[in-house]
Amino acid sequence: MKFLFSICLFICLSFSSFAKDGYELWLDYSPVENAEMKAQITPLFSGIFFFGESPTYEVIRKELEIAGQKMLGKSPVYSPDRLGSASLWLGTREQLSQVLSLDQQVKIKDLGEDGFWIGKIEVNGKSYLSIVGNRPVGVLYGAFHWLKSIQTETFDQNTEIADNPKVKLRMLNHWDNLDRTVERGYAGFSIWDWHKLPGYVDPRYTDYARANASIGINAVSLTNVNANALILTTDFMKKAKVLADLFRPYGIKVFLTARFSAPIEIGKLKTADPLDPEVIEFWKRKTDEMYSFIPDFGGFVVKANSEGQPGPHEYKRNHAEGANVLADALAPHGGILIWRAFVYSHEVDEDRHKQANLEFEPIDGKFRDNVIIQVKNGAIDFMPREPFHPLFGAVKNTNLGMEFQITQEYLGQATQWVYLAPMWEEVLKSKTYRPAPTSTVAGIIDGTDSGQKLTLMAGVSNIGTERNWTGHLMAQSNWFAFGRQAWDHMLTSEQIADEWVKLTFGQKPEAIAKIKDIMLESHEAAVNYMMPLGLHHIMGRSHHYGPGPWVEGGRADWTALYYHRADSLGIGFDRTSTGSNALAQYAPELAQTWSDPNQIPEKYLLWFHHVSWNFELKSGKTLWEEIGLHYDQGVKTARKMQETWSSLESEIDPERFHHVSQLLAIQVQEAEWWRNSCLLYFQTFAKQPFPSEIEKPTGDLEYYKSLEFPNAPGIRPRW
Ligand code: GCW
Repeated sequence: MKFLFSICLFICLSFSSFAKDGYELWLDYSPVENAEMKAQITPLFSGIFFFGESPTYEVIRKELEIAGQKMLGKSPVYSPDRLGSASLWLGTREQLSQVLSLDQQVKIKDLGEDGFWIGKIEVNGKSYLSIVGNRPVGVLYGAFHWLKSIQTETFDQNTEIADNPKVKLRMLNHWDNLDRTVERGYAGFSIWDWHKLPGYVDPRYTDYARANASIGINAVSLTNVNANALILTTDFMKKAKVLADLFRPYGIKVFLTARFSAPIEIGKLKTADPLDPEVIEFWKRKTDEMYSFIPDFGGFVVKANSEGQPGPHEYKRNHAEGANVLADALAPHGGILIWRAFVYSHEVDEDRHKQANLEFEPIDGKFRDNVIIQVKNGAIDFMPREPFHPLFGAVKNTNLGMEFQITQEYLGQATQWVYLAPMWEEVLKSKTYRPAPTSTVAGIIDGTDSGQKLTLMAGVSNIGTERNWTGHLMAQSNWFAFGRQAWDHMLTSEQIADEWVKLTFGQKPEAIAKIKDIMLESHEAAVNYMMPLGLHHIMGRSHHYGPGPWVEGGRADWTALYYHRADSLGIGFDRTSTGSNALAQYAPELAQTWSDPNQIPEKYLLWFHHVSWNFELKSGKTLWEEIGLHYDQGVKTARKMQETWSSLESEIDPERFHHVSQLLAIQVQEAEWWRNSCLLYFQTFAKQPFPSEIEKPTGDLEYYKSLEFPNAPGIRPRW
């Protein structure tokens, strides 16, 4: 008996450790051990009734099967009719109309197209827990919510829940090339195997759709914004169709990137001038063809006149003229054109910060209704911390969407654990003071402040072929957090971390608290050891891996010197009226306070001001001292994160424990590397000793400068 038990235990343990390679993401339902919870859900799993049929209900059935097996050790049981043995009802408002009270019907209707309601419905003295949406996809979101609430132990069948997303398009942007390399991808190759499509359908595509649906992501752009026109050829449309068909039951629409010069490259035209009749006809024809394969195609995403990408400026047309030709082709089909605001020209301007506003403000209101301008969270480029982009609030008559970067191009790539939700939360909650004095970035993109109906939050994906999807296991939390924030930006980073940790590591109170602690301090730590106090763009050239404050030569605004402007007097980019005056692009309330180096939040100081090394900060210490203290604090926090994780060895399965431990050791080294090299470099200008309370930076500056990483991942491939 004892022997049998040991064998059993051995098999179970080996099985569970085999399963802990991260592939299951946050959907690796753990057995429900809480007796009360078990008592609540067991009858529900034993009497499920769907009101009607839909391919999306098949998806829910599959999910309930997985969840039932993993949480309760058995398959769910379906009831043949809605009364009798049924106890859990699922369906749309319309399907359930006979049993819903008028009040309930109105409530669900008000939830909009993707919302769901979970509550009890009483019929003949018996109550049925019901998951209801306006559309099957709402029921799917409700089902995922219900399963999550079981896992997080927040489910209570007597509590009614109504939830609906604040943003219409919750979208992943893949920067995946057709040859499967991924620009700024740190998790292997692209999961889209274009070569084998349409014939071979990798099961991973379904797992991807499932994961996205579980967090409410409903749109994906499959290809790099540095686009290849081939994606718009008939052969590739057939391939994309397979993915679109597969994603449809999960409520996910496919978008593709359109290369502005495609009329020349694949249309054999002499021009891509957006006002040329043949070009107009090309886009119409191509778009119609796309819809013949994918009737619910989402639309195009376009990067134009930025970093060498073709665009309307070549023909002396502005962005609106460029965007509208594609928007007009999409409009009859209900498609959407997403036009990126990340623009900067071939000629180096006095301040790249100002470029997008200079180009887009004058043409505000000139875009078609089905266009969304997708704006990065800040005006430079996904830095560890940026003040919000001044287009938010400045543009008033054009739809604006948010672009966040989930992949950690400037935030530790795949060797560092940096939980990004606090950074996104900070941006979303920023006050813009426009259009109304109380406006926030979130209020602009969700339409409450801007009044726009078409709303979007996009995130540049961190997904690749690595078994755990994101390279660093903990980077899964950023994919998860993006979806959750896109659904509801009122959720705090702490709430989202709490959900993710419980879903990923199970109900272990001590471990949960510690992992959350690490997550919540990780972003500030990274800012501190990389680019504190408003420093920006001082990473290694091209691959952006590690520090490179000394990078100079070549295009000025691709060098670190252009951004930090350190000299014998001080450091920082003067963006006040004595400098580039980029500050004037913000609302006067902000521009005024931020113009004063004593009033601006210190986290943005060097972003907007060139200040003397001896400038006194709120702490009473000089700028030079505070720079040192911040870098040092970053290193200390990284070490603390490592220690906290080490204390969890007995709580976490060995695979995931060692994976993260090894990466944390690298992270600590990288944090030290950042601190040492940046402080040694800045000291050559400040010419002052390091503050006594910090650990002295060690190493040889020349050595740090000599480091090269020709094989660093994610570098833009040169075609
Ligand atoms: O962050 C920068 C990246 C480029 C990227 C560009 C963009 C897709 O370094 O690799 O190109 O932004 O957002 O277009």
